[in-house]
Amino acid sequence: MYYTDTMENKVLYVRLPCNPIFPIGVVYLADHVHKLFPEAEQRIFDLGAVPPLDYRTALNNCIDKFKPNLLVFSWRDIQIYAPVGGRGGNPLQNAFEFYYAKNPLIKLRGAVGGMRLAASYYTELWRNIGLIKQGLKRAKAYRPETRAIVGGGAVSVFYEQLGRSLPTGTIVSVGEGEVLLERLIRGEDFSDQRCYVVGETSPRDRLIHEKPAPIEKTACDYDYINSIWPEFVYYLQDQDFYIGVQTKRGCPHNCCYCVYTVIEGKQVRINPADEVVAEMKQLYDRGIRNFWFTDAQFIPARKYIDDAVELLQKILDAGMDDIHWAAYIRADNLTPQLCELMAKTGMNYFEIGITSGSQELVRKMRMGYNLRVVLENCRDLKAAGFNDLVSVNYSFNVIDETYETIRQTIAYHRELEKIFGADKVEPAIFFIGLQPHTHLEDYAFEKDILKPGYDPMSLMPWTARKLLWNPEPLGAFFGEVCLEAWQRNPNNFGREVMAILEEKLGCAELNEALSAPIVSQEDREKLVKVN
Ligand code: B12
Ligand code: SF4
Repeated sequence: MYYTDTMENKVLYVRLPCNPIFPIGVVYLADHVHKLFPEAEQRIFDLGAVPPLDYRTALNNCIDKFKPNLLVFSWRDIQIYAPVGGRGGNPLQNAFEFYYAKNPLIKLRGAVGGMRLAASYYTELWRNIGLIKQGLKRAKAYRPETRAIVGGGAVSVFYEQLGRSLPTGTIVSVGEGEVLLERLIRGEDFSDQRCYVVGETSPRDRLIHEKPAPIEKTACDYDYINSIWPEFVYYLQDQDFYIGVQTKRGCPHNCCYCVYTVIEGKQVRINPADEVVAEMKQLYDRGIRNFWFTDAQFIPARKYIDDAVELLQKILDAGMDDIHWAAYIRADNLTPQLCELMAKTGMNYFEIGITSGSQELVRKMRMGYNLRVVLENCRDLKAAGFNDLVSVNYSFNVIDETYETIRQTIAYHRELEKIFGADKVEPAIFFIGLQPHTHLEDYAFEKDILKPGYDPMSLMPWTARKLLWNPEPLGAFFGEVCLEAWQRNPNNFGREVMAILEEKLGCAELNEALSAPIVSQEDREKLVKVN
């Protein structure tokens, strides 16, 4: 049974271990619940701020003290394919050494590194599942009616797989959790929410594609958050820390490898600018000067330019003129006025995920970018005084990459360097980690690269090789290029990759990069299938 008298509810939010990224998800959930049920007692417990050896004891102590009857576990990330040092080493380098190195010693090093990584990956998975089980058992000893509910970014992506290892009765939630928590606390039916109950119900077909509830977000009340989360100050101490603030939810695009648009939905829901500013102001008054707008995209499409302008203007009007902020930016949606405001309000880092510098490939990947417009807007941004770091995310070899399209990407990248300065443009070379529920997954099924029923969480070498998307015929070529880049200078991997590619293949004319040939019948069929 569950208490419908909200006075009896004691909700404990446990952010599972994670690199020190501000736990904005649980903060927003706790704030939402408090606004609806001010009498419900809540507590935030962030394992991201606890040393690993203390996880189990710290969780027990917290439960012993608080005696919750609703345990909200938030799990942020699981996937570790990144071109940078991850928690167990550099995953991309290990995998590439193992798959592509010709020198047996390097291959062996890759295999050992890969095993170490796999061990740390599975250890983290089991450890987190263990923490959920342990927490639930402990809380039930005090209050047998206690329920556990798990959600967060990692659960949203792997909800089908994670349920298999969780205790019966655990609620597994996809995407936003606000309405689900509301229903639970009221003791109402929640079967229409994006969730399922382990051992009782199965995830509905296409559950993740269901639309999130349209809730109107108000400024988070940080006085309240501080009162239920004494360790909040931990995040205020480090001056380099970027605190998350969400300004909108949803992304209308259809990029073939991306699951954000599914998790958050295609419908963009703007948080009112006054509320966002009121939230930032509370953090500002506590000394915070660095903000990360955690939106899937800060300016998802041209029609949201006015909203971005309104927000940035209101930030200035509120007197926050000495802040820095960062975000994912679709640089095709800028105007000179917006560029000026971006520079003026202190944007000092942004990531553009164009994926390729070849318009033809950008179109094939359904990204909706016009690369010529991106360049024009970047020139406006520079003219407006932006003089900081831009990370340009490239993922080679996604669909139909050729030597020609690589030459075009180099031409495009060199043009960005001309605009911002070579030292200011950081090429972040990713290889796509294939994710479930994406068009790319459908494409992999069609091409017989993966079979339905595969385990997207597996890190076994034969599966990981396919999930770390780098198919032949160019797979081995990229493998060798990357290995050479790590050998030359592991600390400047992206730039080295670009240099080696240019040495090997040369550079196209910029115009070739910007012009996408008319779609052939064969391509059209492929696109129709992928969508
Ligand atoms: C912004 C962002 C970043 C920023 C964060 C900046 C910052 N200072 O906060 C940056 C660029 C730094 C980043 C980095 C990484 N990220 Co990131 N990031 C995101 C993004 C776009 C938004 C996350 C966010 O803050 N949203 C806003 C908050 C309010 O939402 P939320 O935390 O998800 O919480 C909501 C729901 O999840 C839910 N919820 C949360 N907990 C719970 C619990 C319960 C019980 C319930 C019911 C609901 C619930 O309700 C909350 C409120 O609505 C997501 C993708 C996405 N669109 O969700 C990826 C995402 C979280 N990132 C991901 C990953 C993998 C990473 C990296 C590990 C990548 C890498 N390999 O290097 C790194 C490193 C992170 C680290 N821990 O060190 C993955 C995690 C899943 C996975 N694949 O494992 C995601 C989901 C993207 C993806 N599809 O792959 N990221
Ligand atoms: S624009 Fe970004 S968030 Fe939106 S679908 Fe494409 S990759 Fe995903």
